[in-house]
Amino acid sequence: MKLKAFVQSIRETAKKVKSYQLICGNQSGDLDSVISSISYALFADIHDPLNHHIPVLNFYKSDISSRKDLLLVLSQFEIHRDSLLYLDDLPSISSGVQGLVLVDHNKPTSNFNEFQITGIIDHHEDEHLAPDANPRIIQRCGSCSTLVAQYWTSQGVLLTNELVKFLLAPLIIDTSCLKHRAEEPDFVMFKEYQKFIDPLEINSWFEELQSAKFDITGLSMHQIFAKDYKLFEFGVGTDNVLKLVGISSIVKPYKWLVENYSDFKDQMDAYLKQQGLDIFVFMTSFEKDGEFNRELGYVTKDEASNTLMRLALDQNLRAELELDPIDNTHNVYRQLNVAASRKQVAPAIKRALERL
Ligand SMILES: [Mn+2]
Repeated sequence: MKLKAFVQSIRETAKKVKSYQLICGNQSGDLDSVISSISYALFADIHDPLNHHIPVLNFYKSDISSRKDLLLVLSQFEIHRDSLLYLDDLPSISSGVQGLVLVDHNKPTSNFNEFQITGIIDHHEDEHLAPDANPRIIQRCGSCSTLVAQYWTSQGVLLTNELVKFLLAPLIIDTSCLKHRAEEPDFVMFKEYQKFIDPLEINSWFEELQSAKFDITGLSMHQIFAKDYKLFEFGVGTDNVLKLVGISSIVKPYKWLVENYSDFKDQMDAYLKQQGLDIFVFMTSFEKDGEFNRELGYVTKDEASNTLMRLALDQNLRAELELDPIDNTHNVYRQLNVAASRKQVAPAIKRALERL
């Protein structure tokens, strides 16, 4: 089945059919999550046409306009954003959900708590839920889409040119064309993909995606924070105090942010408040002079949370992430451990807080 036709059938199927598997990615709603969920559903439909598999995006429809890389991919495959399902649609489709398949995360976000987890394919730290899920694949990998493709091709589903181009998008964008953070499965699938698409086309696809991803001009600071955001609940010490920690990933350096948004610090505080957080962390990643850079900064709700973050930093966080202060007054650091993305930073903050 063609990708476009499949996506165009989603709404109709969700309305008509009495039971189906719901496939969802993580709440950051990045390309990896969106493409992993759509392709999982399509692969599953091809493999098992008697059952139905419906992807839903784990963010609200109004938030799609800030995701320019996703909009580029959709337009490339002539998929209209109105064809997709979003969190807004969840109440009207939830009665038919027979099971939930998590891709690109392995613990459901609160909106999905009521469903039974029937499958997991992910590349984040294992939270040990749903031991009987089938498939249950959690493996180190640059892109979750790689694991989705690997699983379904191992089940005998064939790749097509179109699917390969679709699957390549998160893989090449998250690994900078297999240069950073790529693992064995990524290289194996990439080799398969190369049988379908020539290197020149892969390169120009990468260039296009890259400029769409880094294009955040015209967005409000709030949209930039919300574009790639994850919420965590971390325990402190041995007592059961829980802290709400939000982490935004941003594709521009701190310097660019404060130059373009003079009220950046106030915007951080406003976002923290609006999300009801105790601690709000932003992480930047960007290339400069051919070098990959990361920064990390945070604001806290009150003095108590501020003290916790300070203690966590002194304990081991500063050493583990190799943090070097940029702006002492605003708690902003260069993160010299550039290998640690949010996938590693979130568990590191969790462990540091737990140890207090
Ligand atoms: Mn991912």
